[in-house]
Amino acid sequence: MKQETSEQLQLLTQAIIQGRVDESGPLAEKALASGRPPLEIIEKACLPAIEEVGRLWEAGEYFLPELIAGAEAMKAAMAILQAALKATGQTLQSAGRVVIGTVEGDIHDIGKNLVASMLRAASFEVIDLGADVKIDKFVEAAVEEKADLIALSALLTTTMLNQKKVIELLKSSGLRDRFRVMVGGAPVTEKYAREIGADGYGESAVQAVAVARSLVQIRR
Ligand code: B12
Repeated sequence: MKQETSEQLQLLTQAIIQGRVDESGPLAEKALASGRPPLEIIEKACLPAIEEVGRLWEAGEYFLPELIAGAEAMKAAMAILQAALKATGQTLQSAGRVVIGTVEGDIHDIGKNLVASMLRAASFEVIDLGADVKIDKFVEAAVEEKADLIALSALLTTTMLNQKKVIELLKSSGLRDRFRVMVGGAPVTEKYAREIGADGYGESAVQAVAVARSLVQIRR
């Protein structure tokens, strides 16, 4: 019986790594039906799977479609496992609260959505404000949602200036020390991030998770 259930966990892990979106949910259900606690399934099957997806992407073995499929398969399994977790009254320990959005004037949201999915997969609570988000909206939402971190995406050389404006507004409102700020998007560089006074920069959705983890740890 034990072996049978650990085999089920392995099947779930493989389904996420291989981005089999239709299979990860049913496999999560099967693992639950075998009597495993949801938290154990998340910790033993899902988290290692998404970490492996990230590793394969960083190693250049996975391309964007595989990364997206992995994140989607993870999402499908987590929806079922989190509902089961809620029913038991247990909660998954949050890695931190992140307010994310694409800055004002910019409607590109594919990369931002990917960052949001990967953060969720890594147990962050994500408040996604969408795209073309006004500068003051980021600050308002961060205060309201008691965020640890504000994540700003920009895909245009013109709109990346609005990342700087969010940081300036935080400063002028006396809130700069309350939130960490992470920036990213194709035209954004580590150098630019430093220049505008951001706390962190990530080149990819996988890096975004690592940077978010370290920034939240520093804050806590
Ligand atoms: C798809 C696309 C569009 C789609 C957007 C659809 C959507 N829902 O997002 C549409 C067709 C609507 C579009 C419109 C426009 N686009 Co466009 N678009 C692109 C394109 C082809 C791909 C962008 C993309 O999705 N990449 C895939 C994602 C996964 O990558 P990514 O966004 O870089 O995100 C990754 C990282 O950057 C990082 N990341 C992203 N955000 C964040 C945030 C944080 C906090 C962190 C840590 C990391 C991080 O992680 C992500 C995943 O690894 C790019 C060209 C290119 N190759 O980049 C042009 C491009 C960005 N667009 C461009 C332009 C000019 C426009 C328009 C102005 C065109 C026009 N004249 O109307 C409009 C802009 C309208 C507006 N106001 O925003 C230019 C920008 C030039 C510049 N340097 O400013 C580009 C570079 C094309 C080009 N070569 O000219 N576009």
